[in-house]
Amino acid sequence: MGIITPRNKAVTEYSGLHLYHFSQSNCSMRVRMTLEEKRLEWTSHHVHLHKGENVTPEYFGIHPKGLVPALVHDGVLIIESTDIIDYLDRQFPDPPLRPPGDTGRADAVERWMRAAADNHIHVKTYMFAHRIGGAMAKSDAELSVYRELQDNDELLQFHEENSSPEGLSRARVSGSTQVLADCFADIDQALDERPWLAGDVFSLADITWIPLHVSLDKAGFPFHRYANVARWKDAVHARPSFSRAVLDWTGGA
Ligand SMILES: N[C@@H](CCC(=O)N[C@@H](CS)C(=O)NCC(=O)O)C(=O)O
Repeated sequence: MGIITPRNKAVTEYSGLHLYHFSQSNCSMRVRMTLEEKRLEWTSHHVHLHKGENVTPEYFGIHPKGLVPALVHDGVLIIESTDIIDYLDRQFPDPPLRPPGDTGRADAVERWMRAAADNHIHVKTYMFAHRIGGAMAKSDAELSVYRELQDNDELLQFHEENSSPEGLSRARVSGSTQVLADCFADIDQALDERPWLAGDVFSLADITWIPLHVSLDKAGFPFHRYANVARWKDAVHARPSFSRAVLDWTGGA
């Protein structure tokens, strides 16, 4: 989606960088890590998803699907975490988070970012099935408020299914688990040949995928199968930006 026009005009008055985010959200971690890698000053607007703070007319006026993250830069609103980090890298190119010669779109960084975006629903499904589905379940009253605000059918159906007594269907969960196993097998293979996902240097590709590892690991995903992923994970965790963007917000929990 990238840059959009907000219905909530209050944000157009902001100057500097303002991030709407949730401490535990993997998509938010991506943006925080990019901001920290570039040592940018930013203002936090914490949106507690487990308390339903995203399900308000004010917040849907900022993000039309009621999701985090959303970034406002000098009154310009950007949504979709991979578009936000791409925007930040282009607006604030020092230090660069693309390997030299990587121009975007057809290149390695872009392919890894696209793969993460395309598979986000499977990460979400695994997380809801194994860790946060209960905390995110909505009461009948909360669902009716959500139905009023949400016009994305896929999200509406997902939250209705998660909030039902049966929770997410077994078929949905096992399908997503298999997709994720295939994704991490591909990543493990790529990391057999190089230290970082897109080559010899740390990049937006690593920033895009490490939060998925953080979240899925907490949900018990079987990462012991992937030796190269374990080595890569340790290398990313050693970066100061990881401490500031992830551990400082999650308390390591
Ligand atoms: N494709 C979006 C996905 C955003 C997303 O699903 N965010 C989650 C947290 S990681 C969220 O806000 N969930 C709240 C909900 O589903 O209501 C992005 O990359 O920004």
